[in-house]
Amino acid sequence: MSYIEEIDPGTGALPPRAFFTSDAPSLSLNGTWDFRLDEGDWGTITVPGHWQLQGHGSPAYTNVKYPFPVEPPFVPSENPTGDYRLVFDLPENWPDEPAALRFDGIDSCGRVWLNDTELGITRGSRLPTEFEVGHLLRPSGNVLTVRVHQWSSGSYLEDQDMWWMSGIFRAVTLMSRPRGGVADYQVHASYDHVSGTGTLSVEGADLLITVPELGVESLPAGEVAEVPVEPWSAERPRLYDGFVHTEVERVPVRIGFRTVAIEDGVLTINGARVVFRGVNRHEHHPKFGRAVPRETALADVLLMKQHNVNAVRTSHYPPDPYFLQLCDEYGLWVIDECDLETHGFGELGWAGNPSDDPRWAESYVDRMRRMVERDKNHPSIVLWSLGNESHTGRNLAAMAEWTRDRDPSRPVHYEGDFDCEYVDVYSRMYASPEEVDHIGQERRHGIPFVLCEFAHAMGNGPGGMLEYRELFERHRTVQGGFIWEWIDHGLERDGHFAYGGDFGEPLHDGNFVIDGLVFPDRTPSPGLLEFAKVFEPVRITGTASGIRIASHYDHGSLDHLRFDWIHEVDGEEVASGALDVPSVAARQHADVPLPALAAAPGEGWLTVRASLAEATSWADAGHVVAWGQISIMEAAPVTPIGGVELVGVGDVLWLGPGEFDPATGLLTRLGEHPVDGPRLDLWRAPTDNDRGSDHPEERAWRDAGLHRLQHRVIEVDVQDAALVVRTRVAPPSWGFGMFADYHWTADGDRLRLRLTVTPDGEWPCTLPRLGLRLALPATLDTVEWFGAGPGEAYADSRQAARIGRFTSTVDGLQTPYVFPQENGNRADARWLRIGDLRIEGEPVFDFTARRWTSEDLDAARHTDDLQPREHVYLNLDLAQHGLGTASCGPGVLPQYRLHAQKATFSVTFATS
Ligand code: IPT
Repeated sequence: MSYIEEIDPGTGALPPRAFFTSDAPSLSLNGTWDFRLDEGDWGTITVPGHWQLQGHGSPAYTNVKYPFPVEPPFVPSENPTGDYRLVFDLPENWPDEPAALRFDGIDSCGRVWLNDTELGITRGSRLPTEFEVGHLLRPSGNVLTVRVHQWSSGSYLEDQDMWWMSGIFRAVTLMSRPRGGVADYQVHASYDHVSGTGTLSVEGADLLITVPELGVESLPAGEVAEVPVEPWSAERPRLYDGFVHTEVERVPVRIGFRTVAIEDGVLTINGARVVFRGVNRHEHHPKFGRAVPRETALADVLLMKQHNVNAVRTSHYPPDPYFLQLCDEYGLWVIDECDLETHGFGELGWAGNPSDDPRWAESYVDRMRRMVERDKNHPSIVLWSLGNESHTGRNLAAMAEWTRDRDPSRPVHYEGDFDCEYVDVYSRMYASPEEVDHIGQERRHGIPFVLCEFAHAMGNGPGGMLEYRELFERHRTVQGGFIWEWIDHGLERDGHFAYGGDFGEPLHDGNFVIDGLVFPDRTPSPGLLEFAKVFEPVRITGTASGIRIASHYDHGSLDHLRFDWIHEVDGEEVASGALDVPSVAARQHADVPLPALAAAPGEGWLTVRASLAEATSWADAGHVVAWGQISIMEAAPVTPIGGVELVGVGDVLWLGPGEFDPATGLLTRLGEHPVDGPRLDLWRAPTDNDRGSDHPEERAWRDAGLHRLQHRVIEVDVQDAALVVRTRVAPPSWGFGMFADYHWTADGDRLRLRLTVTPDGEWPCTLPRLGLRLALPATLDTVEWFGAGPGEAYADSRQAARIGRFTSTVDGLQTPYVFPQENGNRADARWLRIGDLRIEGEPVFDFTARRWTSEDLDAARHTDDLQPREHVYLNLDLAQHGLGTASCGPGVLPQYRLHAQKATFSVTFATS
């Protein structure tokens, strides 16, 4: 059997230790290497990187299934193999000392030689491996050769839901390791929140630690300093710079004092209960895959902080070490997760799963050891996670036991231990709000509860985040969760973002890899904006007599924020000012009076914002952290119009500004614009959540034929001052349908439509939408409305939309979901102006406007399949079905479902 298929954690490596840089010389070996695939011609490749993204072979995406026969530890004989070669010289004055060659990540198995001497075998793709090489180095012409295999026994442990991509995808570094230097170290820095004392010590042979700011000077290993400190938290990431040193080497360290504990079943940090407002983060870049550049990792952290994310689960492997440095510095709670997933065995009923097979025990524990040793000095890491979706078994229990023994300062997480036999935290994925409520009431298992995954952010959604937030606030042991997931793993290709199947993979899971809160290029999706609003750390609401400012911070006060207000009437600002808010401690609130507001006729809203008083490392001064809107005065009810007489001239009917076809009763012209009259519309291009596997809303809709409704004109009733068109709208081959009556009236230049729908027969499903669709000339392009905005909003994802006046264009209303689907709905419009056409609600309507039809959107597979037609298609809706998160998890909650029922809906059209 070849080494590729040995069940071992690799061979030849040095014992794992902390990731660090020091004042000892080191040499980055990143850059251009020689490369050939499968013994083809030599060319070059960039390290770090994946060969599939540099012209050799193709990426392939599967979620759960292994893309090869499951017969562990064997892998296909057709095993793409890349040979890497780098010739390098040592910098001048490179010391004659031991040296370590460190690989931060090789996917999946590497065999390494330096100057013709074999160093060993690496396994554990997202884990570091170091080899001792000092004795092999020469001043110039060193030849480093690495043979990398795409598949190895390790692949069975690396079945994460992501692209299969190979190569040396993280940094390669040569480090001088001086005799008498720092072999490894662990800084212990805990915090006593009662006394405000930090306890500092360092562990490691012959080490000293110095922290000038704390007056700690050459404290020897094993001795303890107790000093008053400011604690570290995700909210206030206070770090103390110091160094760990011996006589010959100095390692800069950044120390954060904090204590993680479980008290009475509640997870606390520095004595305070914490709530994770988290995301699952895969490492992804649309060009470089998992070889994420540093500035991209920083971009992630900044975006997270700016959108009120306070926690990250590093799904499902330890990230590039740089990301953890950023989490320490900018402040994010981290669940550091081991590089382990054997999900594909689930397809076999878990038969042969390595998790309970003693032959794999050492590989499991080795992976945990390499992660914990590498990352142990990060204050941001508050939980260790054993991995993901590997079912359960002895090897997982052994990992937990090893971890607790090695680092008792952090609890152990793993979702797959349903009975909580070897974990410290009860973790679930995609549990419904109802179940989470039960878990909280029962305090199930008596330990803290987290949702390691919830609210699947695939396509348009997730809907229903608000209901989870309420549970995180209702139950003390329900301590938040992590959205699945941070980023869409789309790969840039042919002018769009590619997903599973786009590379001709015989086995793939399509666009299931496109399920993030940010698009592949890291543009925030509406889901991220909704997250930022739902999970804002300050809640601003109206009370009977004023304004309540409630802090949902776990640690600091609100003193870093300033508050202001804006009074708008009918969407126009009439006054604004600063709002005085007294100091509010964590989890406390203050009630302040309303500012004095001038009485003004019209619909009045007071918007109160909390923004950063000063710039932070992650946002400018003035960045809005939270806001609330308080209704000051309601709009006056709309008086329906009428009175103008209907005029028939030849085969045309005129009613005010409207021209109708007397045969069909359809509106053909509005003022000077030709239109294709509003008709009842029930269809939307299904979202990924509509298409979801558990709650196949889409299938029910298509089975019912809602995508091909037919309209039968029953009667065109020409009255004196009204046109009444009675129709029945129904799908082919079924008996049920909907009567739709259009009742048109007009005054001088305004045309009013009252639509009445009445279901006929038994409706077998919910409705995607209920409203009107009309086609307008493409020249109607500018859009302005008074209603909810500026972004899209749906029944169960509408917290981020505020009431105001907004402008856009038809193109600007579109959300470019990587897999095209319903998007761009603007909610609760009081009025809309599109070009010179004005539409008024009674009192409100939702709308979408696009240059393609819902059917085009439904048929498209990539964004560039959508080509503008000759019209603008406008939907005016009474309602749409909610979004839910059925692409993985619960469907639309009952209160957001749209049922076929009798309804009336009125709008008025005017041209000017
Ligand atoms: C869950 C996985 O843990 C995660 O990696 C991802 O695949 C997610 O689903 C869906 O996108 S597992 C699933 C069986 C709930």
